Amino acid sequence: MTTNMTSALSTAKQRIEQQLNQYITQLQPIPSTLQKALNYTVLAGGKRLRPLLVYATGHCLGATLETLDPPAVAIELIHTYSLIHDDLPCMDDDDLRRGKPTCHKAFNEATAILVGDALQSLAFEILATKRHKPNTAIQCEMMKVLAVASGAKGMVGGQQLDLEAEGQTRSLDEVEKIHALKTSALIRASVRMGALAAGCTHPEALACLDQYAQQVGLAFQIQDDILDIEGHATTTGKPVGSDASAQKATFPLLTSVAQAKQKVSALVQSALTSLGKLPYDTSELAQLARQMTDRQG
Ligand code: GRG
Repeated sequence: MTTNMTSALSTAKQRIEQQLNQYITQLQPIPSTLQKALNYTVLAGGKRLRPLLVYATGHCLGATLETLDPPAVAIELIHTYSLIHDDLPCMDDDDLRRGKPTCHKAFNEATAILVGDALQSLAFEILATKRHKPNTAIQCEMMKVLAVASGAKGMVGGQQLDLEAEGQTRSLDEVEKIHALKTSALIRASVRMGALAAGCTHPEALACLDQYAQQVGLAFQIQDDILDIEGHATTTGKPVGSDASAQKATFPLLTSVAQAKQKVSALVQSALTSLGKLPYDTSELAQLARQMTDRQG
């Protein structure tokens, strides 16, 4: 992900690593096992795409890095919690994540559940915390956006549908709906929170940004499904072939890898067209769309 990154995106990547480190290590005193498991999971790498979307959106609308830090950290904590819970034996039962043993393998199942719970609470605590220049209305709106996107109407709802789809026949439309909830909801929330933090209220601009986020979100998930077929565990950091073994309904499994790749390209083109309608410098968002879908890991 760092190859060909613009200097603004490289700065944002360094910034999110430093911010996550600060928030996670400043929690003390907390039980030492929880602290170790939080360090292990949150500070373990990951592409940090959702925070980069927050920073890139906010930057193109004129927000400062300081204003964007809380939503950038909050979205990554919610994402990390979802990965930890998704890897549990009662869900996808995966042993490898970000190239390392999953949280429940490195610690135990109870700790993995509690780490996920703690990350979710911390995300909202960070958004609710009083700032140097407080804006309560924006903070409340960001909390609502994140709650809706990560809850039953968003990611959790999508995860439920995804688990129920295992071994069942599903149409492409149904698969697209699952992706929209499970994956795109957090991608959309990242862009929306970046815009909110920048104080953007222009309905047309918000609509174009949301179209971009929906298109990139679906393209990102289809690319993930392609990598589950033709990727390598060394670059993806997680097992390959697990969708087929779990009889999951994915785009490339329902159509073909070639058709799935065409769909990804078409979605990226539409996302770039959506950005083209905006009167701002959206080059960082355009670059992120390409990186999220050209990726091999
Ligand atoms: C358990 C509530 C709950 C939700 C789980 C995240 C998720 C929902 C499931 C994980 C499986 C999956 C394929 C989700 C789709 C989103 C996705 C591609 C996640 C991986 O995100 P990356 O590639 O991961 O950004 P890194 O490690 O780079 O942060």
